[in-house]
Amino acid sequence: MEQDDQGGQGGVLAERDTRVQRPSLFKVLLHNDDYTPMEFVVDVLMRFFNKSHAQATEIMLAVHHKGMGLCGIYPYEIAETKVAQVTEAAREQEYPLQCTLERA
Ligand code: TYC
Repeated sequence: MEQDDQGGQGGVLAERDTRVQRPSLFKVLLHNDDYTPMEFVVDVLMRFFNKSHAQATEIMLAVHHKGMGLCGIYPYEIAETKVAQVTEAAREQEYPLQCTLERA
């Protein structure tokens, strides 16, 4: 347990916890469905996850065939923002695309 140094003579020297607080990381996952167009998913991966057209196509096809795929791994607030951006873009077009977070 950390003890406060009260600053005076005879005080107990505080032992500061110098361990680095690394942010916990989250996977952003895309899920397959039968209605969202392939080209829309490719576009989302390029716009929000900075993928090239070739990388985005590869991830989209992996999701299409396997049911789920990894878009990227980020600190919580960034991951949550990506999920919100994908979900909003999909709902604007009335596509059922699902994008979720999972602790990495
Ligand atoms: N399965 C969709 C189709 O055939 C394409 C698709 C791929 C949808 C990936 C969602 O996350 C997804 N149009």
